Parts: sequence; structure tokens; C-alpha cells
Amino acid sequence: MPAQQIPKTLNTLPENPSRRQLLLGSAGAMAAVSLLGFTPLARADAPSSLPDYAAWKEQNALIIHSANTMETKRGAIGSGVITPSDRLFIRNNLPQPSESYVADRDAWEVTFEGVNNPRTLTLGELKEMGVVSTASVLQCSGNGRAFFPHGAGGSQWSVGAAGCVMWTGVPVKTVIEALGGMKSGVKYVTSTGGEMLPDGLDPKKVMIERSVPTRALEGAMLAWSMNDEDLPLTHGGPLRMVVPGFYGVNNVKYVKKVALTENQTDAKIQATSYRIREVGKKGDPDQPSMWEMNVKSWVTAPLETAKSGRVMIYGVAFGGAKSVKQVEVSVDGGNSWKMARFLGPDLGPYAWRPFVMAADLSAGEFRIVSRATDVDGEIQPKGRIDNERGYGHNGWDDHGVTVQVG
Ligand SMILES: Nc1nc2c(c(=O)[nH]1)N[C@H]1C(S)=C(S)[C@@H](COP(=O)(O)O)O[C@H]1N2
Ligand SMILES: [Mo]
Repeated sequence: MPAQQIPKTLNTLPENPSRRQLLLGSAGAMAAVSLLGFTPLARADAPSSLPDYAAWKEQNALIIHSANTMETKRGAIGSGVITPSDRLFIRNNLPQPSESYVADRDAWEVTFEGVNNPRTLTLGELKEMGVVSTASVLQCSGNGRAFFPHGAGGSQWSVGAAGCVMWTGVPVKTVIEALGGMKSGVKYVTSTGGEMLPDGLDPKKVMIERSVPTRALEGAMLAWSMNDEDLPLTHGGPLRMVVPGFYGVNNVKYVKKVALTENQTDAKIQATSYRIREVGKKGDPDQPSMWEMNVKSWVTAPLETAKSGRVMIYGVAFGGAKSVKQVEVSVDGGNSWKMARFLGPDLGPYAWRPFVMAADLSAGEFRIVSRATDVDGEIQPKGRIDNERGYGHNGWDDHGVTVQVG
């Protein structure tokens, strides 16, 4: 980890509390940072069991990075079209709010601004305005961060800060129409999370408020249900902004305000965080924001060993903001490729597609990689674009697995 990252992490509220605790820890821990690299230490202070609020999750399916960050194990992703809720990753920038948030779900209030008839609506009222169900991949911008060689700060997500969820809610555009349409000059949809903010800190630095361009209205919804159950508090219940095709951070949980705005919010999480920037550079509003996701896939089985003979290779693939068209698999580290077959139904452009490919493998070591292509012909690259925070990694090389066949 580059030394210059340390003072920066200490001076600002960190996006990953575990790293901060790590850096504030003993001198011995600091020395170990440089000796061992980032992966073992990011986990050194991780709780060994699920925090109380997440006790309903399937512990065996998760890697616990910190009390606020848990990812699905690669081997627990499975080959289903929908990720079971109790295996889905969790990412909280602030501690999860109390159960009181979901005590009376239909009474939850959301304020709408930037429309011709601004007003506050209850969740009960929203439920009567319209309803759609959309399957979409929820993926943290930093999924794949652990593969960056510069030790990008933040949770050391491997592949499991992602899942495919069936959301049910009202399209945001339906609500806008019901409120008289948007004001002229609007360019962004700005959503505010309902967490209570910690005392003594500048609210702009900690609040969860994200702006997405109005093109996101094509799929954006206010969701009260996930996988056919009331939206769990852990995943933003009673109500969450869902922006299909966009990175996780834009899917604001416990949403209490939706504003149609001319400018992006100046909250830190938008203005300078979640932006693609060169290693060592500071965040700046001119850098690309983590909005639409890119085409991506990875293998989910086998992971370490396999029996020689016919080996079924499984994985998941998605196009991000577009449909995925095809996925190829290589068992020789990308020298030769064969087309995989999608498994199960196509749940639409924002969903992922499990895939399978049969390979006849004799004893030996195999580097298994997968490479997806979206409907516009965009293909997963081999490498990664190094960037300070380790965002947007879809390079197939790093995402492969090495399997001993015997
Ligand atoms: N209100 C609020 N919304 C939020 C966050 C948060 O901390 N608070 N985290 C964001 C980030 S960075 C991600 S990746 C996703 C994670 O969603 P999940 O915890 O339901 O998996 O929620 C996003 N929305
Ligand atoms: Mo995230």
C-alpha cells in the first residue's frame, strides 16, 4: 500500500471503517500492512460472526469484511437467476438504522422536489400509483477491488459484492407524472438516504445522497419488495431507490427524498467519492462518476479442485446497463475460447445470466476464465484500468480461477 494513502485515510471519514481501525491500530499492525499487503489485514479486524442486524443471513455463504461489509463467497453464488436474499452482500457506509424504520412500512414518507407539484407521499400512497417488477444486478463499484495491485483503499471485495435481485416497486417516472411532471432544466435524479447522521461531522461529508442522470428514469423505481418479500431493513427497507444497470451506490436505501435537480448533489459521496481517478489523484467532480455498470462475468465453479473427465464449469454474466449477449470460457488462461450456454430464463436486460460449459479435462492445473460480450458487442477486457479506489474492474484475467484436476 503506498505510504501517501495513510494520512489521507486518517484525515477524512473513511469509506471503509475496517481500514481506518486498521490504520489506527498498533505499530505492529502498520508494519504488517507493508509486509503482508492488503488482503490479510483488511480482514484482520473483521468480526468472526455476523453482526446482530445481519444475523438472518446465511453465515456460511458470506465473507465478513467488517460489521458493515459482507460479500457472497464465490462458491455460494450458485447458478440461480436470482440471488437468495440471505446470501446477498451487504454494504453500509453508515450503521444500519434501527428496526423502528420498518415498524409501520406504509407510513414511511418520501418528499418529492423538482416536480411541478412537489409534495410528500407515504409508501402506502406510492403502492397505489403503480407497480412493476424488474430483475437487476446490484453490484458495489468496488467489486473486484482486491485484485488491484496497488492496494486500493476500501473493502477488499473479490467477486461477491454483487447479486441479482427481483425488485418490486413503482417506476419513478410514474410518480413524476402524477406530480405534474418535472420542472424545466432538470438533469439529475437526486436521492437521499434516511440514516440519522453522526453528531459532530459535516453532514455533506457523511450523508448518502446520490445523483444519477435523468436517462436513469428508463428503469428507476422506488422498491418496497425484494425477492417477493417486504424489503429487509438491511437492504434499504421500507423503501429504496433502485436504478437498474447502475452501480450499487446509486441504489439509495431508506430513501426519504427524491429531488429532480439541475446539478449533481455536492455531498461528498457524489462530488469527490465514487469517481474513476488515477492512482494517487484526489477525487474531483470532473472525473467519471460510478453510474452505468460495464459488461462482466466470472466463474463460480469449480474453484480449487475437480475430478478429471467431464467438468461442468459454471458462472454468471451480465451486460451492466445493457443485455449480455454471450459468454465464452477458456480453460487455458485465455489462449482458446469456447462458447458457454446460458442456464435458466432470461429475466431482462439488467439481470445476470448464469452460464455453463462442459469441458473434458485430464489431470493437471487449469486456469479457467470467462469473457462476456454485451448486445452492442462490448467485450470484457483482459486487463483492468488501474484507478485509485479500485472501481469498475471487469478484466477477465484477474477474475479467473486456478483449478487442480486429478
Ligand atoms: N442509504 C444508504 N444507501 C446505500 C448505502 C448506504 O450506506 N446507505 N450504500 C450504497 C452502496 S455503496 C452499495 S454497494 C449498496 C449496497 O446495497 P446492499 O447493502 O443492499 O447490498 O447500497 C448503496 N445504498
Ligand atoms: Mo458500493
